[in-house]
Amino acid sequence: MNVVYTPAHLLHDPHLEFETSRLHSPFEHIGRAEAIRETLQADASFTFVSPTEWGTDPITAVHDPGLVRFMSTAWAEYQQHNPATREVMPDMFFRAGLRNKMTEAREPQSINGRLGWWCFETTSPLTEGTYEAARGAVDTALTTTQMVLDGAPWAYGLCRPPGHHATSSMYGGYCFFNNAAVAAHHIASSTGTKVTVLDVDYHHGNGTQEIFYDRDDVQYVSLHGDPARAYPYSIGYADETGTGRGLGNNLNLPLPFKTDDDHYVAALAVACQAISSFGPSTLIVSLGLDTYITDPISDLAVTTDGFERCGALVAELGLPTAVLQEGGYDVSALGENVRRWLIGLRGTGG
Ligand code: SP5
Ligand code: ZN
Repeated sequence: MNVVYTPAHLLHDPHLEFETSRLHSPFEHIGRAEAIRETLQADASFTFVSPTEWGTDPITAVHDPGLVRFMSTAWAEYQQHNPATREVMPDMFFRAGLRNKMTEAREPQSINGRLGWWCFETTSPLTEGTYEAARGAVDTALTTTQMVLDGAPWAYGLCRPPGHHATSSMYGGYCFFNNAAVAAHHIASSTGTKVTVLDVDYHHGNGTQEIFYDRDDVQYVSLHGDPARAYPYSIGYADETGTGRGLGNNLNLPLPFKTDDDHYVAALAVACQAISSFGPSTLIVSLGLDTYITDPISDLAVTTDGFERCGALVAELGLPTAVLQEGGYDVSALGENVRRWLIGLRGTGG
């Protein structure tokens, strides 16, 4: 199986995260992707390939061009006003209630105001190379997807930073550009066929859901910790089923605390049934391994064996499948968990 990887992710290198009212070392760091790379490189059945460059057009097809412009200059612009700020994050967020009953809000002019306009939370600092890294993750997703469009039964994109929390016009949740959404739109627009994004990260992919919520050509199906207790808290409920032409094309399966392998696989079978009914040409998997039993920020109980069962169940759909990396924070097990999920997917097919 081909693995698409670029060292460009090393350019996004935060040392800090403000979470649970504490400033601490980040859960999302360069060691995650390097651990996955090392584990897959040690297995000769995986072949490493570098991504090609796709430019910004596929990104602005799903994101506000203003977000891409902002990301490309924000860190450097902030340094002009606040020298030697290694990690850059907002200290004020624009929220709709600030301008109730008034004219529509406009993007602020100052760099401080713009940070709080484009970012929605405090765990996703910009570092000097964040934009280059985020572009590399999108290139990785598109290169992986193109391999599948060109006839590969499956391919894996080692995307970092991850993407599924990035909405059409906001970044956050360790995500800057929505790699899976860019890839899914690329398939739909270049082939005129239907696509499903199956999101198995512990956290609901609020960005992917938002981007495709009113579309009839892209289905979003997600298994995740119930937002009643889990990030991103205000989205990911079972009654969110799509709108307009997209009505019926969004399926959320919120899961209880400590969901184990058998219950997780049963929920995944429900997801697969919905995917078969939708009838996509191609599948994108947003692969998060933060459902793992010892993940430090999550609370499900899936095991390494469970991940192989999940990959095998997805394989039964018989769809060309691009698997894109999202979360997963128990770094000691992350590489093996990815490897076993992919082994499940390819079965004995090599
Ligand atoms: C891609 C991805 O997996 N993003 C995850 C973003 C989650 N960010 C912060 C989660 C805050 C959770 N705090 C829970 C405390 C548990 N002790
Ligand atoms: Zn996650």
